[in-house]
Order: sequence, then C-alpha cells, then structure tokens
Amino acid sequence: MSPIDPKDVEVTRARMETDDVRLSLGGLLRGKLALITGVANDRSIAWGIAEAFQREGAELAFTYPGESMERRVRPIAEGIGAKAIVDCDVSKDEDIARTVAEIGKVWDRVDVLVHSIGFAPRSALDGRFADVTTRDAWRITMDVSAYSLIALARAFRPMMPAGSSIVTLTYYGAEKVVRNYNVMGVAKAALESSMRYLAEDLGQEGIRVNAISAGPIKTLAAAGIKGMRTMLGENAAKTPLRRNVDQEDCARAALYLCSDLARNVTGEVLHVDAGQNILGVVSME
Ligand code: NAD
Ligand code: 0WE
Repeated sequence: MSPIDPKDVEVTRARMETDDVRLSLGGLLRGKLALITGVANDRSIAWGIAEAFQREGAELAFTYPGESMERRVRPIAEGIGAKAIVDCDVSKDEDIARTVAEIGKVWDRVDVLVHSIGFAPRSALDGRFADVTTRDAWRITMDVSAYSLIALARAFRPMMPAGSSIVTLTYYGAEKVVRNYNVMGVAKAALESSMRYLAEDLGQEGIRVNAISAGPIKTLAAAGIKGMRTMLGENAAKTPLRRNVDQEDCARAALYLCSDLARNVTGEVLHVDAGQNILGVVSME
C-alpha cells in the first residue's frame, strides 16, 4: 500500500485506498455465539456488525420489533445463515423473556450481545427541548433507548459465560448538547451510565460491557432527521480525519470490543467518530 499523498486528500471527504475493504482477520470470533439486536435493514449499524462477526466465524441470531420489521429483517438474516430470528420489542418484558426462551432452544449460551436500539417519538427530535420533551416522550425514549440495555443484560446474564461481552451504540449528544438530538441525548447519557454500572455489576461473572460512540451515519434512524445531509457534509469537513464514519468502522470497533483483543476492557466508551469529540472551536478557514 502506497503512502497517502496529502495533495490527493480532499478537504471535505478524505477517501483512503482502504475505505471499501472489509476487514478479515481469519476467525477472531470463531465459534462465538452472537445475538444481534437493532437490524432494520442492510444500512443498520447492527447489520455492519453482524457481517463482520460472520466473517470472523461467529454464529448469529437476530431480534426485530414486531411484524412490520420482520418483513425487512428475516430475508437478510436468513441470507447470512441466522440460527434464530426472534420478535422482540424491548419495551415489553414478555418479549424479552420469550427471546431468552427462543434463543435457549438453539444455543446453550450467548457469548456476545449487541444492543443497537434507539428510539424517540419523532416530535421530540425537532424543536425547543423544553417544549417538545413531554412526559410521554421522556418515558418512551428512556425505556426503549436506555432501560432496554439493563433489561437485556439481566435476561441474558444466566446464559453468558465468563469472557462474554455486551456492546451498545451511543452518540456524542450524550456528552454535549447537539441541537435537536434533545431527549435522545438525555437517554444516551443514561445509556452510557447504565453501561458503566452494568460493567461493574457483571464484571464479577467475567462479562464485559462497553459502548461505541459513533459519528453520524446515514441509516434508517438518521434518515428521519431534518438537516442530516447538511450535518454529514459539515461533519466530514470538520473532523480531524476530514471524513465521516460508516458501519464498517463501527463493526471493526465491535470486533475489538467483543473479542479477546479487549479481554481486560470494560465500562469503556470507545469513540468511532473520526476524532470529532476532541474538538473545541473549529474555524472553517
Ligand atoms: P437503525 O434504524 O438501523 O437501527 C435502530 C434500531 O432500533 C432499528 O433496528 C429498530 O428496529 C430498533 N428499535 C427501535 N425501537 C425498538 C424497540 N421498541 N424494540 C426493539 N428494537 C427497536 O439505525 P442505526 O443508526 O443503525 O441505529 C442503531 C443504534 O446506533 C441506535 O442506538 C442509535 O442511536 C445509534 N447511533 C446511531 C448513529 C447514526 O448516526 N446513525 C450514531 C451514533 C449512534
Ligand atoms: O441516535 C440517533 C438517531 C435516533 C433516533 C432517530 C429517530 C428518527 C425517526 C431515534 N428516534 C427516532 N424516531 C423517529 O421517529 N442518531 C445518533 C442519529 C441522529 O439523530 C439526530 C442527530 C443524529 C446524529 C437528531 C438530531 C440531531 C442529530
């Protein structure tokens, strides 16, 4: 691979020769059983993670919330050889209990649990925070986006052996105000804190719990956001690496966190954001 000539690097969207390469390390997760939540379609961050885990030799199972999502998820999950595909709306305790039972029919353990779920009522993601953050919006957002990590961890803990791990997806809006991210930012702060408390609690069983803080990526969840295109363009121009991140970047971080490469890493928020979070004031000169 030749070194990168600075003249060839575009200011707004630095591309690298290695950009489209899907990493294959030859069995980093060989024989591991991975349960993946949060696949909506083939642009989902969870799907990028699933493909990478598959390449590295993991067996996969998927969850989706409700029949309307089943039509999107089942075909691609079957195509990748999923061992189970289970209906699990994480806001329902009975769905989570049934998911444990269903997974228990095909696997005697779960080595990796990927939590890639976030939801806020649309009306709460646009407008003045004080006005749009209703009690209902708060309750739903916190329940689906933060509490669900705790609920899933509790439900699957009995099936998770020492050396297993849980990874969740978070966003910078947990740490600093990102306009319009609103109650999702509050929920991501709760999610990150819950991740740390779980890491401490489940550490005694040898279960690691970590988070990936991803930069903005065009997925189904992001497609519904006003001004996302502008945000992605500006982001690519401003980040230290002058680029956006993608699903494969998150997948590589997940491979690290969920493999023995990170055997002594827990309670960590790993930023996969082309360096965005280190920035203070950015001059656009
Ligand atoms: P996505 O729309 O593909 O995934 C979101 C998933 O959440 C969907 O699969 C959806 O089915 C699931 N979900 C929503 N409500 C649910 C419920 N009640 N029960 C079970 N599942 C439910 O979008 P994505 O961008 O891949 O999002 C995945 C995660 O990554 C989310 O936690 C999101 O906040 C986070 N994240 C996204 C970005 C981004 O810019 N796209 C950046 C950082 C973090
Ligand atoms: O976590 C997210 C998106 C989460 C999300 C998206 C939607 C859209 C459709 C949660 N709930 C919903 N509900 C819907 O009805 N991201 C990190 C992507 C994102 O969302 C933003 C962002 C970024 C980045 C919202 C405002 C500002 C920036």
